[in-house]
Amino acid sequence: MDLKQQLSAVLAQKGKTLESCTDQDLYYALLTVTQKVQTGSGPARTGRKLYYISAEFLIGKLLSNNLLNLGLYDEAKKILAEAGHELTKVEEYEPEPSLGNGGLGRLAACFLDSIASLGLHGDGVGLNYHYGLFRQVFDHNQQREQPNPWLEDQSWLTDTGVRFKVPFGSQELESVLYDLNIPGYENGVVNKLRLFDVAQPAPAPDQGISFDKGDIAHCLTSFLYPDDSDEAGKLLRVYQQYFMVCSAVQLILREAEEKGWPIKRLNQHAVIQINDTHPSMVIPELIRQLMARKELGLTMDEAIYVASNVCAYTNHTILAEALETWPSSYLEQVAPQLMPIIRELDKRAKERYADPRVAIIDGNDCVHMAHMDIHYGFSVNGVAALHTDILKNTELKHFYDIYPGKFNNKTNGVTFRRWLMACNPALAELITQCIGEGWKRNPEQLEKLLALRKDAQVLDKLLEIKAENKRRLSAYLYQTQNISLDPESIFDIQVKRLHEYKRQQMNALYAIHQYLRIKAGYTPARPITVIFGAKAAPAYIMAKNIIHLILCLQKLVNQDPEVSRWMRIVMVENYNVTLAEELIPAADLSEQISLASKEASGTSNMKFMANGALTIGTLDGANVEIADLVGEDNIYLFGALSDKVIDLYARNGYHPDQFYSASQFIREAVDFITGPEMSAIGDLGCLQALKGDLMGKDYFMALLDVRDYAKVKDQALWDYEDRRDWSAKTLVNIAKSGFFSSDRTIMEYNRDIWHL
Ligand code: 26Q
Repeated sequence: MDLKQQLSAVLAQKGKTLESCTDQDLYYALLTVTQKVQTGSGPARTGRKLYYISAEFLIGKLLSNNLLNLGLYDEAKKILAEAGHELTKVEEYEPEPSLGNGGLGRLAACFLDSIASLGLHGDGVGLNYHYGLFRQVFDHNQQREQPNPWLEDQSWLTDTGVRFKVPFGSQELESVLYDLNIPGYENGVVNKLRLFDVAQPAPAPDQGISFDKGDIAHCLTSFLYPDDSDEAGKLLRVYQQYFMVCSAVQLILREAEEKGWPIKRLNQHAVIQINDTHPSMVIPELIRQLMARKELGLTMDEAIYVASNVCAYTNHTILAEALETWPSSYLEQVAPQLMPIIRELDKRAKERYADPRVAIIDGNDCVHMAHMDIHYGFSVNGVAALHTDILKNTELKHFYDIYPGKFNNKTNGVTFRRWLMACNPALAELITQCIGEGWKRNPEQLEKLLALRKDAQVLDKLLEIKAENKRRLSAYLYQTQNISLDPESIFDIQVKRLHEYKRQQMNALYAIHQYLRIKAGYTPARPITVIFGAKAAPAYIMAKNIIHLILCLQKLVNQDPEVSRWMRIVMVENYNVTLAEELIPAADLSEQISLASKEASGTSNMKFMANGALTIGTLDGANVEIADLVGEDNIYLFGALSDKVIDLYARNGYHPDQFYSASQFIREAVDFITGPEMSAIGDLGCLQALKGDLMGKDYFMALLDVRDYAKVKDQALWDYEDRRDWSAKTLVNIAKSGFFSSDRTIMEYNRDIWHL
């Protein structure tokens, strides 16, 4: 049966036809048919298998993605169109899961797509959070959190029937395994994302996202990283982590048995990639379960040997506060059977290395998860060249001195199937017209576009596509959020988690500066629209204050007819993967303005680049590699370099008050935060806290870089007016973006670490 016949058959069971059914009927019919196609058996799988274990998989909607990879996308679109439907409308009925915070979770999702598309044998392993991270709503210019229920009776998940027992100190729980198919791109391969759940999940809370954090049996998989500002929240995180790794190890050992892998040589058959420290307990848990199988007769030495040759660790952050350390009493309470193993691992590490800086358990009896990973994993990688260098030379120097061979870099990437082919079909089509189809399987072929950098027709076509994407975004935001944009203005976009180090507050200071200039009669060459999208962690007060600042500015600016002709500020509500797919193809300027040394890599920078936005950024994370590739003329760089920043921290050499006193620009912008215009709109307490922090502490040095930032941004806005020249710069960015394909990243992981 072809696709049309299959769809018709499914709809007929409900007494409907392709013509008479609703878009919602069509969504479920497509889901059913796609699921069926995916169960077709792929090529036989031999060799080593990868388990990519992660607390987050920010997968986004799956219908289009799966149709595309199965080679059914064009056909489905055509069938729907013939029956008077539109695929984009049908997709609106797919709920978006929010099983991740941001970059780390989205990276895991891109990796699964690439692993399957390269025909490699590897599954993701994680947790099935019922209400995800949270759905963000704005109320009185503040963020509020709501549950984001995404599971339906019919969804991409299937119950495998597999159940495991997870022993906690207080009780034993059952874990339930759900699978979700991950099809490769037109290669017949289907890998899996395996998500564990509790047997009797709690219903959504009535109000907001607060729930009984002590009710582990029912609430363990309610939310991703619930508020961990209190002890119950922290303990719940440890329960989640142990539930995940204990189930994962049982799954892996079960598969080993099924496949007849000799357990003593498990490392020849399986590799576990630990995505940041959230799954780190997988190391002692694997050792524990290996030793618990008495029939194997493994000694401790042998069990440690196996685990150490199976597990590899990826570090995603250099922020000290994000490096997980747990009081051993927490681990004792959650999984008492694990602590003796961790103490043994610590003892052995201490026997070899007396330096207390590399201890697993510190003087306060706290367990450093990353230290365990480094001592007992066979590989440690950073996620961009600069980040890996900082790990080696500064943050993890003492470990690098001991284990130089374990450290390696794997610069992040993104899947061009979702982040170019699916989200920007017009650009994909133009590229294909210019250089043929080859780039779809090998994005490095995008370099062929460089030959066209002086081709006026191509440059104008690029401008047209961008203009159309901006109109589409404007219509979308008007329909979904009642936001009205001027598509003729410059779209300047910063979308990412809200964090002080990412410096959304510095972008806001520029907006204030621009507001004051317009008020003073100095209008820019063309209107600008500053777009933000960001969720703040529920307990992160300063991040919430920054959201409040931006929302108040949005109100002030947009309701002022004199200013809104020249500048608008927009913060989209509930930024997620779906919104990213609308925003990124419409961007002119990509804001990548973290304090140098703080952003491990960034991945939206890569997506923007591939979609023809120019980056304004610091030399941080993967921006460094972007700048190397495109050259200084095709990127807007500013700000202090990472060496200087690291030095400033080392000698406590940064004093924001000095910058405040010395610069009128900074004084005016900072004072404006609590001035009469803003206090008429916002909560003065929040605004004062923000201003006080900028002047007194400014830990991420916004005032250090803001003037250089404003200067370079003014230059970018000016350069935009030479439309052909701007278009040529965007072409160079697209042409050079192929390096940031996650297929390249995964090939490197496989070549250097996994050997699948
Ligand atoms: C840790 C302890 C306690 C509570 C929460 C956490 C926690 C939760 C989430 C720590 C880190 C995360 C997520 C980190 C993350 O998303 N990092 C990003 O990873 C991307 C992929 O490598 C990089 O591109 C980004 O630079 C990095 O910020």
